Order: sequence, then C-alpha cells, then structure tokens
Amino acid sequence: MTIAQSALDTLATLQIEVPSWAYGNSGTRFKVFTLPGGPRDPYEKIDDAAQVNAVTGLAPAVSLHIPWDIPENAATIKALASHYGLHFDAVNSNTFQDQPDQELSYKFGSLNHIDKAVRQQAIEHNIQVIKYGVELDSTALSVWLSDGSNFPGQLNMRGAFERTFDSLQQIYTALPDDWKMWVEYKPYEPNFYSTTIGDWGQSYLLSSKLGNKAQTLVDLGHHLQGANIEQIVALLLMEGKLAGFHFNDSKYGDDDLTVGSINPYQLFLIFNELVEGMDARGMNHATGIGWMIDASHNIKDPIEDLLQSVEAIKIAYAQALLVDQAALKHAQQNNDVVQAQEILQNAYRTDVRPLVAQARLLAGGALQPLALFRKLGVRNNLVKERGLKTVATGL
Ligand code: RM4
Ligand code: MN
Ligand code: MN
Repeated sequence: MTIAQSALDTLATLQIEVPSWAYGNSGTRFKVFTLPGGPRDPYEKIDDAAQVNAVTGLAPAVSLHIPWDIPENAATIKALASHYGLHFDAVNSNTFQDQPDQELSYKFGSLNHIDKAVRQQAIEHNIQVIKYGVELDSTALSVWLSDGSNFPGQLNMRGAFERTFDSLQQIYTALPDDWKMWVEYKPYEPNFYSTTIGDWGQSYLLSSKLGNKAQTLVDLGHHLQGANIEQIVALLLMEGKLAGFHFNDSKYGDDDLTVGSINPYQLFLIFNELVEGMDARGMNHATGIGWMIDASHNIKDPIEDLLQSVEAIKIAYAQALLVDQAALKHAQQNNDVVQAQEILQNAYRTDVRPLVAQARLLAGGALQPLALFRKLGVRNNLVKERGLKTVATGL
C-alpha cells in the first residue's frame, strides 16, 4: 500500500467535534454582531451541526456548553441528533460567568474560591453537568476555569491551587467509570495577573494527582507567544496525559480565529508530533484523543467558518501522514539537520487538497463543502425560517 493510499483510509476515519457555542452570534467583548438566521436554541444548533456534518461527512460530534445549552429534554435532543447521524461528546461546565438564578457569585473564583460555599456551588454545577452528559451518552467532562487573580497579592497562589485540586477531586469522584476529566489551561484572560490553571505544567500536575481519568486539554490559543506547542503535545502524549485539543488559531492571544488561518505550519508540526507519537504508543488516531474545534467566527458565517476549520485540520493531518517517518528518524540519528527539515517541509508543501476531498467523498461528504453550502443557499433558507435578528444562547 502506498503512503497516499493508507493516508486516504486513515483520513476518512478522523472525526471532528464541534462545540454548540460556535453556531450563534459572535464578535468580541466590545461588540457582538447579530447573525442572520442564527440558531435560537440547542435544537437549532443541532440542525446547524447537521449541515456541517452533511457537507464534510467528518464532523458528527457535538460538544455542549452548560448552562448555555441545557438539554432539558435529553431524549428529544438525542433523538434529533441521531436522526442526523450526530452524537454528543464532551460536556463543558461553566463557572466563569454568573447565571441570573445563581445564589453565590464567581467574581472572586469558583473551584479555587476562599469561601467553601462558593466552591461547593461550583462543584455541584460540575456534577450536574456530568449528569446531563450521562443522559446524552457523553464520556468526558471538560473543565475550563477562569479562576485566578487580577493583582499581585490578591491570592495566595499555593492556597488557590490546593483548593482547586480539592474541588476537582470531589468532581472526579463523581465521574462514571468510563468517563474522563479534561483539564484545560490558559495563561491569562479574564484574569490578568495569575490564572490558577495557567499552563500545561499546572494542568499536568493536577491531572497527575487526580488519577488516570484526568488528562490535560490543549487549546491552541492558550499559550504565551512563541511557546513551542508541538513540544508540549509530544510530552503530554508520551505520558498518556493528552486529553485532546481545542483547535483554533491566533496571532496575539486567545484570538479563537479559524483553524489554520494564521499559522498552518505550526498546525502541521503539531500533527506531525501527534502522528509519530500516537503510532509509537500504538494509539488509534481517531479515538485516542478528543479532536475539538473551539473557535469563534467573529465576523464570518459560523457554518462557513467551521467548514474552513474542518478542512484546515484535515489538511494538516494529511500532510503529517505523508511524512516519511523512517527517513526522518534516519536523518535525526545522523544529525542531518538539513535533510530532517527537507523531509518535514516536503510533506508540508504537498498539495493534499485532492486527497482530503477524496477522503471526504468516502466519508459521505461533498467534494467542495463551502461551494455547496453557498450554492444551496443554506443561510438564506435559515434566515427565512428563523428571521434576520435572532438571539442565541451562549457567550
Ligand atoms: C475559554 C476556553 C474554553 C471555552 C471558553 C468559552 O477561553 O477556551 O474552552 O469554553 O473560552
Ligand atoms: Mn478552549
Ligand atoms: Mn479560549
């Protein structure tokens, strides 16, 4: 079998998970723009997810953010999803915003809060999210905390970490046997001095102390500039602690831009570490980790943006599959720096778009998803059905 043939087979099996929050209105903290024909509830978000899956054939999983999208009637939402051939993957808790009916505020933290009652409220919310997830057949709880401090002296850092660990432990105990807990890190924003789970070391420390079911989630936008993300990925994978990804791209910070729009070479290098590392550990690429998009379309049509993101992931993955790993190893062992670079760049500079399109066809998708989406006038139909000005749940 040629490398291209085996890449084709593998490509068609990698499925991408799309978050429910990606379909609604978006913008920045300065301005949120209304999306014509935007989804008004979780059911319409599932309808939109079905559009992405129909044309890509490769995005059948949905990730719900709670309480933005509460599956009040799990049976109905599950039936709708399976009608479209979709299923639910990770469920996300939210203790970074105060909800209108909430008793205690998260202004000064949630799982790390100095007040036990606030921590308890946040713990119970996470356990509630697990319960929703169980009803939806999810198998992972994804936790991102904004907890931290805005000014030096505000927080005892060791105390904050210990309280967070204690809270996470209580949530961990509530996880069903076949579940995972994904611990996401982020260096800053909304806190600008310290974040309690601020980098991969802190997340790794927590997930190691928690146990086998806990792993570290890598959001590509959650690193300080210049960080070598592929190296972080390689080491987490080596330790069996890589939960998976929140894919997006960034130029400055947590910009949540379309995957591959700013630095596609970095994305390729990450995929190269993934392919090499997963093969070394005998892992199944498709099921070994979680493949999620966490981007914000900002000023684009969210469905079109997601189509671009899915394509970028597939391209980087295909290019990584084309890397001649045996030749690379040989070059590395001979300290042949030039040849090692040639091998990587040969793969990166290969136009794999026809291969990706063929894999998409094999998976039941369209040859040109974006062109088809436009030709079918999907957004216009959604505007007719839902109206020009809609209010969606979410950020
Ligand atoms: C955070 C982080 C989380 C996401 C929220 C909305 O920066 O990336 O994964 O759920 O944003
Ligand atoms: Mn994220
Ligand atoms: Mn983020």
